[in-house]
Amino acid sequence: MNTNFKKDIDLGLSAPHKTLPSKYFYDKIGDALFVEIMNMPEYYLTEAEFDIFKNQNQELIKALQLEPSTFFELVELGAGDGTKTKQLLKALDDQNYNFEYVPIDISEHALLNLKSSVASELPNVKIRPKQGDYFNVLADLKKTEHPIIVLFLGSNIGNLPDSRAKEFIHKLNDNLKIGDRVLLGVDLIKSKDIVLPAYNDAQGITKRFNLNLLTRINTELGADFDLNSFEHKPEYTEEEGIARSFLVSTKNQTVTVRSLNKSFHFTEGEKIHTETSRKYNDRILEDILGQSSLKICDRLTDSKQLFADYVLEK
Ligand code: AVI
Repeated sequence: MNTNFKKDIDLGLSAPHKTLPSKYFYDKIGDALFVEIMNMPEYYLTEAEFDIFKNQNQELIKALQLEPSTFFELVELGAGDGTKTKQLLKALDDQNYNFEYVPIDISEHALLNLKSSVASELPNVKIRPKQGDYFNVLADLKKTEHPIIVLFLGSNIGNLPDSRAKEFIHKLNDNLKIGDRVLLGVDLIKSKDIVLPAYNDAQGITKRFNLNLLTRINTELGADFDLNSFEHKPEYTEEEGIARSFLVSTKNQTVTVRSLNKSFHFTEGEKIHTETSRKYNDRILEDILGQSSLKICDRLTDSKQLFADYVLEK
């Protein structure tokens, strides 16, 4: 059993404001639910970023200041199935750019699928998948002499609280050389009428995605969460620009986690914070970049202005 999982669940449920880390959403069931989320009509993020990659790949190539004759590495953090990236790879390949695609993911399975789909759809593209934690793999980048372009798409940075996003940017900055670039995909701050349904869809897929975390704790740590006694309730205000998901206890109840030898009490209406999904604008991104030497040099948005891919340069 994963000892970090056990420790993190204990810490989160023992805190005065109970919380569970969203990174634990992604077991096999969670991965499948997330694919369903990305295909839901309410979850505008996927389509919006795809729109940029499909319809503005020339602008993207220009904004990234890529040159056909200079070899570069395109490194993607958390590559997943690479749907959006393949649009860019195709445009680069069609124009004979000299590059290698290095997708990094924690999931061996995702990388194998990506490798075989790139090999069959874009046989000329050189692909060198790397399995592992971003930062262990990023540490190797500094040693290369050619330019590196890091892709961090899908609003993944939005799942980090601002303090952790700053840490992430500083570590990334430390692992890049002068002139290297980053393409950072972020969801833009917008009205709650658009954001809230994306995290509370009519079919209840996002609710199942959140409750799956309790199922994981039940199965992996021998807990007795009653899934019918928790409601899924996201919150968002446009002023703050942060969507937060909560599981709310519908009654006073005690949950026992056998492998921790502990019980946790929940009062009626008590919330467990399960996820932060921060939305961005220029000012917030500049604050996150802070004193790092990464600077915003361009920004592309989709046709509906919902999502932005920022080009940062060191
Ligand atoms: C992966 N991440 C960017 C998603 C988001 O929008 O925060 C995860 C997600 N959670 C609920 N729906 C989607």
